[in-house]
Amino acid sequence: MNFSYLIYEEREEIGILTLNRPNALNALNNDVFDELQAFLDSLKESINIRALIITGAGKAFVAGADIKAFQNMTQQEGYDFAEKGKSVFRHIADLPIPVIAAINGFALGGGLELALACDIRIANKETRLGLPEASLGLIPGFNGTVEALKQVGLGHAMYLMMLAGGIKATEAFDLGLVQKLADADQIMIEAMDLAKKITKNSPNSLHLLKRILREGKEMTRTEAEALESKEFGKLFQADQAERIEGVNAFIEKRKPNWK
Ligand code: CO8
Repeated sequence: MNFSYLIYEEREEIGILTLNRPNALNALNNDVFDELQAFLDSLKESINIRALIITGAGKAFVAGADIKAFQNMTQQEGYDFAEKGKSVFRHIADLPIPVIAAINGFALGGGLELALACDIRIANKETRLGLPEASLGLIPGFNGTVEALKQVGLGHAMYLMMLAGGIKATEAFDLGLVQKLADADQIMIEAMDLAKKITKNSPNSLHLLKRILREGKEMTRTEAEALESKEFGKLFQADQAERIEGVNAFIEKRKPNWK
């Protein structure tokens, strides 16, 4: 597929998607979202990678939604734009493989919301992350209020959104907003290394983990516990090839061979 704002390549069964609109610090507009949606649709049709890394070209991961498009936006257009972003991010969450955000530079507003839609975040320790919408008379619209609240809790979410100015990646790490820090010039190497370590594990387990952790975070504790037991039990159905292979490989003192 040919894209204007995306670059896609595959290395060692890992997909690398680069948002490539560096003159606008990879800001998200309707066209970028349309391309992202088309990419995700095509990926879902024939998935032949074990993990996806999302990163940005130039000095930003993504510096937010395209502020210039907000100048003349109507109420309906604002609503539609928010829904479009949410739909794209939902497709990322629904991919059956781990998705890592390699935050090479600024991840602000919609950029941080994109990173929060991914499963794991690794960040350049010299960059800044934040939800600066309040400085523009806005609030987050691509699930920032929902995801930040779920992922770092009420106090940190309030701090992040009310401060608006953004925080250093090192502070974001301390808050639990990112899971790993890297030197600026090592970000892709570290992201690939992380992806390779993760994808040594059972693809079925990774998919299941992704699904039940995401479903579990919307449930009560009792519901989440029940879901875990149900899915754990299902792994012992006779046709669960990866459980059979993983357990046999351990007993036979060899590496598992995931098909
Ligand atoms: N939108 C559009 N253009 C942008 C954006 C953006 N978010 N960010 C940067 N650019 C453009 C600049 O205008 C500039 O373009 P030009 O050269 O034509 O003037 C170019 O990118 C380079 O940027 P800077 O010169 O500003 O680069 P600096 O290194 O000096 O500064 C910053 C980098 C600090 C990242 C600065 O660019 C900045 O503050 N950007 C805006 C960050 C921001 O506020 N992001 C949040 C946007 S709001 C949002 O994301 C809401 C999401 C929810 C939407 C809900 C739907 C309705």
